[in-house]
This record gives sequence, structure tokens and C-alpha cells, in this order.
Amino acid sequence: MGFKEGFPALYPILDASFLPAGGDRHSRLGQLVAELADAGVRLLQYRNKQGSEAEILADAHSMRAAAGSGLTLILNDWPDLAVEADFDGVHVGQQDISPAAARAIVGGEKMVGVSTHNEAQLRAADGEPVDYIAIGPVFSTSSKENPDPVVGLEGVRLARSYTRKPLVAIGGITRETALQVRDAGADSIAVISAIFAPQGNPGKLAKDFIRIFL
Ligand code: TZP
Ligand code: MG
Repeated sequence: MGFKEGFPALYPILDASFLPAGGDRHSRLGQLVAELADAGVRLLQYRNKQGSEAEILADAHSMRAAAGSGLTLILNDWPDLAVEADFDGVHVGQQDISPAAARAIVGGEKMVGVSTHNEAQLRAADGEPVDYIAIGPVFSTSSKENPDPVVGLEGVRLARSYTRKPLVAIGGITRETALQVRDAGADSIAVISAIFAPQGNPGKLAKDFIRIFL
């Protein structure tokens, strides 16, 4: 699937650890999705490393309902649940189901993205049936357990030289560093904590990022 206005420059990843566990979880999810869409976000990933399949599916259904068709929704790790929840694609890592196997599950119309952390993985990913390649962590991050070594801006430049597919940079990126990361060759900046950290205002923060890229 393609984006009419080009690959979105901002790719927020909503990690389920930032959601309340109680009865207001689904209203909060709906509110967050609406806020981000209003802010101009066009691509959003949902990532849940701890929850059951039932929880992930229920959350995904809430997000789809709130997003309508204007927001492209990607599910981390679970191609079958992405199909079931009518998401627009799936994102897989190096320890997950292969991109080709994910593609076989979601079909030709949905998006498949893959994470890479080094040259060998980039080389392989460029030949896989994926719509974008993520490279990271660019900077140190506290949002991922056991992150791979930091690749830095140099890693983003290198990644750019290996692929013409849309390149997503991830890991510790802030509003202060976003432009440098773009200048190093990333088409898109994926962020978790810079948008969803507690006490922040995700809609406002997303708008700030998008303004930086205009
Ligand atoms: N993959 C590499 S770094 C990372 C993932 C999922 C976490 C990014 O989160 P943050 O808070 O934007 O550093
Ligand atoms: Mg994964």
C-alpha cells in the first residue's frame, strides 16, 4: 500500500505500557487515537509486549473503531491479529516471524515493516517483501528491553545507502534530534517516549514533531 502524500515523516508507536489497565482503557485508547489523528498523524503502531492475544485484539479493535479509515494502523508482532482487527499492516522484528511469512498471512494489500540493527540485516531486509525498513536504536532508549547496540546517525546514513525502501529511524529520538536524523537519510521518525511518556500531551507533542518536518 502506498501513501498519497509520501511516507509519513512521523511514526508514533503506542506502547500498551502507557495505557491504564482498568475500565477506562478503551475510552483512553479511543481518545488517544482521535487526538493523534487530529494532530495530523497518518501512521500509528500499536505495541504490546506483555498482554494476552485477547487483550491485544480488544485494544486493536478499539483503535480501529476510533481511527476510521484515515489513519494507517500497524500492529507489532502479530500478523494474524492485524488481519483480524482490520489493521493496515504488521511490524516484525528479527526474532519474530519472517517478513515473508508475515506477508503470506496479511496478503499483498497490507503493509509489512521490519526492524534491522546492522548491515547484514539491512541487506537481507532490502530483498524481503516489506514496505519499509526500520533502523535502530539510533540513540539509547529505555523503551525496549535488551536493545541492540546504538547505531547513531552514522548507522542511519549507512542504512540509507543500503536501501531505497522507506527508511524509518527509531530509538531515543526527540524533537531536538529529529531533524538531524531526517538529514541522515530517514524518511520517517518512530517515537515512543517522546510522545507517550506520562504527563505529556501526545496530540501536542505529535503536532510539534510534524511542524519540525514541514
Ligand atoms: N526498537 C528499537 S528502539 C525502540 C524499539 C521498539 C524503542 C523506541 O522507543 P523510544 O522511547 O522512542 O526510544
Ligand atoms: Mg517484534
